[in-house]
Amino acid sequence: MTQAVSQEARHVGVLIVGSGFAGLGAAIKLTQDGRPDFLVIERGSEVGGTWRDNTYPGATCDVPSHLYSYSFELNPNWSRSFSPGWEIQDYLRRTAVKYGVLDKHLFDTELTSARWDEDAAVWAVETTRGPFTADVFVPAIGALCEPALPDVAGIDSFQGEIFHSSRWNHEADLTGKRVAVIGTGASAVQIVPEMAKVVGHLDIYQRTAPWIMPRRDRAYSKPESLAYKYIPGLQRIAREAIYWGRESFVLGFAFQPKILLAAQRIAERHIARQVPDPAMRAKVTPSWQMGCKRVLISNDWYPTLTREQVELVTDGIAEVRPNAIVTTDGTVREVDAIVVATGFHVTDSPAYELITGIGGRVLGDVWRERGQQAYKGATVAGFPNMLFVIGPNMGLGHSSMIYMAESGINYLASALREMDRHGLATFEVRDDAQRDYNATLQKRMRQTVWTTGGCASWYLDEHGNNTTLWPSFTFAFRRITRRFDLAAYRTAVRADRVTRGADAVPA
Ligand code: N01
Repeated sequence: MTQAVSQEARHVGVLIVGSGFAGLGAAIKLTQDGRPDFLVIERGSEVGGTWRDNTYPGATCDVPSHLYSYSFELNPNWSRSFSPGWEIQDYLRRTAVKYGVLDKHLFDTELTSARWDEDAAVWAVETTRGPFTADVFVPAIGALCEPALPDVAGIDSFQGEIFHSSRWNHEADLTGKRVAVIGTGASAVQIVPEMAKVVGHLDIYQRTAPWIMPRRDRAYSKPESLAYKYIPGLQRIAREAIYWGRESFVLGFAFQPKILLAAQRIAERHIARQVPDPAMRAKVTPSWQMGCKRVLISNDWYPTLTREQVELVTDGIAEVRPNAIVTTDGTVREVDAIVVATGFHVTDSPAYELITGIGGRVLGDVWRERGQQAYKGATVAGFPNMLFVIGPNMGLGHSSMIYMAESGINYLASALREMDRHGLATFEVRDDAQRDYNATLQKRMRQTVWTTGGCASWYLDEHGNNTTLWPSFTFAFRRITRRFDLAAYRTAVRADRVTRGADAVPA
């Protein structure tokens, strides 16, 4: 650290933090726009973000493959309708090479702080590989990357293997062992069926039962892949069909939750077909409306729960001992290993504590006070020249996040064009623009299933506001991020342009 501070800072036009779909996509876009003056710092040793990190058994995308890719880089060779994680990671690696952006990356480099220098009008960024300054700072850090561990008494005293789903320990041989999985979210429903095939005994600790739909998955045949490759437009048509099919779900999620009751019937029939025992059926049937939390898809979750060596535990966890988990009813279950599939720090990422804006205000503090808020998911009042690619209220429960990331990337690219056009040194979203934008979002949020559905979820922050999801159609978000709307920003013109009329920016 001391060494890093004493080094001279290297200056770049745009500094991107993170090389998942968002950061890598931004790097490609800047390259295509003829802006070579950027750098990506990435704490991992390769691109991929969540797809590099989540290597747990069974890791698979729950959004159809033909939609879950960049719009500019379709892949005719997906092996299945829902791709395995390793295949997506392969796609990202290939894409980074194809678009020639790897030499713009500094891998194994972690952000340690980013501070807006008001006098120099640049971001002063410290990393584990030395300091940087940047005109524009782009945190593309992802929302699902900082593991959230359960706050359970004694968990630190556990003597066996214990790891989070997104930090899978492949050295740990769980064959024939007694294993516990805590959590029954999107990660756990993929992990558990795979684990049950190899472990000796599996305890699954369920706090809230999820809604699970049948998984309509199949392998693509060779002729199909060839057709996607060689028939012009065919894959684009398939992608569009998936996109619009998924977009229709928004009507239920965001506008008229009653519509989702029809889907809930399908999930109820899924339980009825796969779970013969009424007591088990009661345990796995959620008490809240479908859609309130992420809707999961699986054909092997319920059958796994009925296997002899698997126990679904619905009593709360009271404590963890060096070799066991104790539930609130006093039962002690001995285990050799614990897999913690309890999700991520989404609205309270530790990364927000590293970012300091005007007047020394830390983003984490600002967002703790009033909730995670940005303007169009991108810019935050008090933090000039900073643009998230995927920021607050950009998450989706129904479709591909890549689409949202590409909208964020368009907005970034447009901001850089506007800076050039008007000779801007700085831009900062106006408080009133940010406030009005968020007031409208939260008003719309009231009618969504995430608010009315009767569940507690990570979509909501400590103030009870949904600051994670986009409450409308994704094409509506694409429309509002098409152009960087300078009227919503305070700007300052570069010194070399002031003589031509300061702040010469159209209102
Ligand atoms: O995490 P989660 P995840 N004691 O937060 C439980 C994406 N994803 O890693 O529901 C006991 O969904 C918690 O219980 P409850 C996707 O966006 C995508 O599974 O809060 N249990 C829940 O059951 C997803 O939404 C793919 O009552 C505790 C579970 O842990 C997001 O990642 C695949 C607990 C956490 O579920 C996160 O999914 C996988 C405690 N103290 C994930 N704390 C794709 O395919 C929490 N839980 C694209």
